[in-house]
Amino acid sequence: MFGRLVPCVIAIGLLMPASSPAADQAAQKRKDKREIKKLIEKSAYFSPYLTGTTKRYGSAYTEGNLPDSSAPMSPLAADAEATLPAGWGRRLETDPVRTSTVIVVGDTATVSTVIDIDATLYVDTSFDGRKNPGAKPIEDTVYRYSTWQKEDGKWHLTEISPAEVRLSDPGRQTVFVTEVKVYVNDTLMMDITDPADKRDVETEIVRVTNGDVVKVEASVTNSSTSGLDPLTYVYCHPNRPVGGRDLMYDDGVNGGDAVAADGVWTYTYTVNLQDGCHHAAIDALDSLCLQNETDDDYNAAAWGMPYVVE
Ligand SMILES: [Ca+2]
Ligand SMILES: [Ca+2]
Repeated sequence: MFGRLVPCVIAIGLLMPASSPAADQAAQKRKDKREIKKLIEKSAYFSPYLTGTTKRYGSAYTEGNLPDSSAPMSPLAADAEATLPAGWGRRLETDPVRTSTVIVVGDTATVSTVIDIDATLYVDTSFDGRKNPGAKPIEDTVYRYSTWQKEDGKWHLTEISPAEVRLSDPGRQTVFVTEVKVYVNDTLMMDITDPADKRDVETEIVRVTNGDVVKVEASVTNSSTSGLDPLTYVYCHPNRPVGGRDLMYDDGVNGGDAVAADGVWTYTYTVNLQDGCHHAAIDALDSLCLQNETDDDYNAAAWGMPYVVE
């Protein structure tokens, strides 16, 4: 009887799909990677683009800078003086696609996420009461780094870096954010010198409640040779992805700025937002790209700092 059974067992063994601890582990890693990528798609921490919008003309005219029909001409500017246009804004042209590289070691995953941005910069330099901007291309890349831990079979985000937005062609970039400090009610809560540095989500991401006063200081450099004054415009988008933008100041007077013309731009705002994750985005533009409507000269840099309203 055994003589008949043994070949049968061997035959069944040969028909079973190949399975080994190594193969199981590889399958589990693929499953882990899929799960983490799905979580990234849903997470507010991974908001794709923090200085753009899908609205018409990139919301160029909805942020307090409507074209003024009572001003028939552009403001007169000296040759080397930059002026803000009647309106400007960015619009995404395609849905951003995230590419996440996930490395799983045991119950820890490290992830780098890159998003290529295809967008348009709208600039309206005519103060003629009409919405008639020109368009110029934006090709940006967004970088963001995170750590995930698996607990009870589920993956959780444990560390996240700020988002860094750079020109996809580094040879064109002259504007750089080099440091951002975030104060809450006059206490320094975050000091970032490398946007790739990850922060603990529980203990290091800034948490605020409505009514808190947030001051953001951004150090910005610009090696542009345009000779314009100002050489750079720096904005804060305090509550992306839902809100507008405001100019930051380096005049020693406005926005809580401590020292004039020291390359540190400042903006102060009072939190009034829904609970959850928001981003304060620092958005520095070479002033030249806002002086004309159609030159292919977009040149900007941005860091997006996640923070939580609770
Ligand atoms: Ca106009
Ligand atoms: Ca300053």
